[in-house]
Amino acid sequence: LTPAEWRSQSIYFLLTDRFGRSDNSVTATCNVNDRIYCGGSWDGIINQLDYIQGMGFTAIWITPVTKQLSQNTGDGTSYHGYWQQDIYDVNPNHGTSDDLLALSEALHARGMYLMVDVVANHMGYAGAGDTVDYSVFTPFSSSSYFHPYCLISNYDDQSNVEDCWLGDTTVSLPDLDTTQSSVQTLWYNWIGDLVSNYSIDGLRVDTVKHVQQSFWPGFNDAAGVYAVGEVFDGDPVYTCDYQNYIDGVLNYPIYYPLLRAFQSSSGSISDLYNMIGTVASDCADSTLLGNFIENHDNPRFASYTTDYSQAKNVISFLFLSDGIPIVYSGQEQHYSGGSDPANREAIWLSGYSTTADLYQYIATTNKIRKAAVAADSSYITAKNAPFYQDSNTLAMKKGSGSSPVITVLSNAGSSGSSYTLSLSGSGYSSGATLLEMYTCASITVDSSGNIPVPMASGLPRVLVLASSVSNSGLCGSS
Ligand code: ABC
Ligand code: CA
Repeated sequence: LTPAEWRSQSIYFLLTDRFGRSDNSVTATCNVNDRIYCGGSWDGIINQLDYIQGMGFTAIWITPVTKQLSQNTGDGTSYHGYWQQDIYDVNPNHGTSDDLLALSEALHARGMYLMVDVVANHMGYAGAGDTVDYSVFTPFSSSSYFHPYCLISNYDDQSNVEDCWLGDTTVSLPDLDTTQSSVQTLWYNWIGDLVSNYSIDGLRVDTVKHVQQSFWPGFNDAAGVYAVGEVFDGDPVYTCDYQNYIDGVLNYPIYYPLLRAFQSSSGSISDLYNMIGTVASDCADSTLLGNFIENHDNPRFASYTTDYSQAKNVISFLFLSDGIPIVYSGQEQHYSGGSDPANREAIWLSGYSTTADLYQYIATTNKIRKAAVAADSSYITAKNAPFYQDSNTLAMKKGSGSSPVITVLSNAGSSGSSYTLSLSGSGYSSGATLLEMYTCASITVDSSGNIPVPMASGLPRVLVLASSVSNSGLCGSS
C-alpha cells in the first residue's frame, strides 16, 4: 500500500504476545512484571479479528516477527520482539511462517491491512556488550558488521545516538554499522523479501533516530510500501526532519502537548493549539504522520487520568486531526498500565468486551472519520486548522473550505458543566444546518454566523454539514 493509500486507514497496534492466544483463552495468566511470554500468537490474532474490525480499524500493526534471543534474562524474555538474532527466521513463540502468512491472508480477505514492525538498528544479545558472541547472529555473524561497543550516554550528541548501543549490560543491543554498504545491501534485500513473502502492506520502523538518515530512503524504496518511523523525540524540528528520509514518522511532537492538554482540566490548550501549526509547517506532510496517545513504551493515558471524557477527547483528536490514527491495544478497554512493562497487559483478560465504553466510542469515531473521507475528497489531505481556544476548549476544522468538519474538544472532564459555546470562525454561514455526530443533534448556525455548540460533561463535539451525512451508519443513515 502506498503512502497515499495509508492516509485514510486507521491502525490498531498490538503486541503479538499479549493480544490473542491460539487456544482462545480469556483467563490465561499474564503477569506483566515477569516480562516473559504470555502465549499470544499470530493464530490468536486471526481468532479475534472481528473484535478489531468491530471498532472500525482497517489495519493492524504487529510487533517484530523475526527470531529472537531465547534466554530468560534479568530483563526478561524477548516477548516484545525487539531482541532479534536471526532475521531470516520467524519467532517460534508466535507461530510458524505459515501462520504469519495466514494472518496476512485473513486480514486481506476482510479488506484489512498488515503493518509489521521492523528493526534495522540492532540485534539482541543476552549479556553485556563486551561479552557478545557474534556467531549467534544471522546473517551478521561477526563483529565486523557492528559498531564497537559503547552504551549510548548522550542523547544530545547525534553520533553517540547513532554509533553507540541501546540496551543495558544485561541485554545488549549490538548496533549494526549501517554505514557499510554490505550491511545496507543485506537490509534492503531483506526488507524487499519480507514484504513480498508475507504480502505486508506497511511498516513501522523501530529506532529510526539511531541510524544515519541516509540509510532510510533506500530501505523505504526497497520495501515498496508506506513506512512510518519511530523517532522518539518531542522536538518537531528534530523529528520532522526524518520525514525527508522516510514516508512518515510517529507523531511524538504532538504526543506530549496532547497528553498535557487533556490529562487534567488545567492542561495547556494553547501549547497543543500552537503545536498543530508547528507540526504542519515543520513536517513535510503532516497527513502522513502516525497519531497516538499510547504505546508500549509510555505509560497509558488512563495512568494519568481515569476520566472517560478526557480519554474520549484524545481519541477524537487522534482521528480528526492530520495523520493516521493509531490506537494501542487495551486503550479501548481503558487499561491504565504505567511504564514498561506495566503498559503491556494481556488483552484477552478483558474478555474482548465489545460493550466497553471506549470500544464503542472508537467505533463511532472511526465511522465519523470514514464519513468525512467519503463526503469530501480533499478531507484527508487538507490541513487541520485550529481556530478557537479558551482555557478548557479547542476547536479545529479540517476539510474543504465550504464544509469542513469541525471538532470541538474540552479538557473539563466528566464533571464539566452543560453550556452553549458560541463558536465563531468556523467558516459556516448563518442558517446552515449542521449535525453533531456523537449526539445526532441538529444545530443551526445563528444569525451572526456563530455555531451554538451544546457542550456537556467535557465531551467532544463533531459538527458536519447535515446534508453531507449519508451512508455513514450514523445518526439514522444506513
Ligand atoms: C527493557 C525492559 C525495561 C527496562 C529497559 C532498560 O530494558 O523491558 O523494563 O527499563 C525494547 C523493549 C523494551 C526494552 C528495550 C531495551 O528493548 O520493548 O521493553 O526495555 O532492551 C523502541 C521500541 C521499544 C524497543 C526498542 C528497542 C526501541 O518502541 O519497544 O524496546 O528495539 C529510546 C529509543 C527508542 C526506543 C525506546 C524504548 O528507547 O530511542 O527507539 N523504542 C528519550 C530519548 C529517546 C528514548 C526515550 C526512552 O528517552 O530521547 O530516544 O527512546 O528511553 C521527551 C523527549 C524525548 C525523550 C523523552 C523521555 O522525553 O523529547 O526525546 O526520549 O520530552
Ligand atoms: Ca545505530
